[in-house]
Amino acid sequence: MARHMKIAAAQLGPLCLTDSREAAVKRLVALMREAHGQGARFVVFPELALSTFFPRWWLEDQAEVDRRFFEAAMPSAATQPLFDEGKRLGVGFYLGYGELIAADDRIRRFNTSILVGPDGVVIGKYRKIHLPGHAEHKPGAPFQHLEKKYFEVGDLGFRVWRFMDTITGMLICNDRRWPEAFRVLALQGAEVVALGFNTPTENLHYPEPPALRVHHHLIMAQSMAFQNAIWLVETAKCGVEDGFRMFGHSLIVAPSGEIAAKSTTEQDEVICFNCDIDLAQDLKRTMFDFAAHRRPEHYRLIVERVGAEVTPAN
Ligand code: CDV
Repeated sequence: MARHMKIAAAQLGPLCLTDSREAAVKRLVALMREAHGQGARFVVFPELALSTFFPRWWLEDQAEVDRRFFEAAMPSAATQPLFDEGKRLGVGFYLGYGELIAADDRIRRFNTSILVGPDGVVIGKYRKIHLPGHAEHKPGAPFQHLEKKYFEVGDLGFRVWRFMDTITGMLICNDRRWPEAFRVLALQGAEVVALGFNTPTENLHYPEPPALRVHHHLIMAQSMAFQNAIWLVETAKCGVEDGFRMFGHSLIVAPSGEIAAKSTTEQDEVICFNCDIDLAQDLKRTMFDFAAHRRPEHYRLIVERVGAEVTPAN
């Protein structure tokens, strides 16, 4: 019998600089209840879901940044209610947050997500590998994108976990633009990939129509899901945060590449779909039978070279 799991993307509308993590957790708990009411057993929350998207701000007081935007413990007193509610409802979840660890006499900071089982236990952790933006202050820019200042590149690799009778992997935001990330998960048998994002409506680097940015978001999600034969759940934090807009369009995409569910607002909103986890079996044993058709001996450049280099014509 085919395995089914109702999965929800629990989109968050704006969180402002003055919003506390307690206020964020309250909204996450309400979204989790709503998702559960719709029958969801797994809920995907956004990237950095406990605060405003703080990398848009150049902030010099690192101690204050750590206190307001990073979690030294997970769960903590502030986030425990979400874990308690998940356990009470029997709902597993993905949560993105700023992680602070003290290791070998130094503080390390990551843009992190965790996978929490329906028993409230953390079973997996991912630290964002593709960090977009810049580390230096750009005073002339309309806003900053300082992920390279606030976070280290993730050190846990791309992993999957046996989770609620599926094989589930995690990614975070900008990772969704890199086919390599998805393929590494698919090569470990991923059936579901959960991803939270915060994507500004405006392009920091050059003028770009907002609709085109959404178009890219949609075509990437559809192609990554199809080419890797996975269910892909992408959840936004969106809306206008202190005057800076981020788009919604949270998605659940089937292994066929079809959008099964999509949010329609830029506010707190739950979308839910009863995912047939075995839907990809036909693809996985034919078109995307990796063992039969992949030719890694011709893919070496992918791991040997980082930036593009023009090879002299033969
Ligand atoms: N949070 C992100 O990683 N945002 C990037 C923006 C900067 C383009 C994204 O890929 O959506």
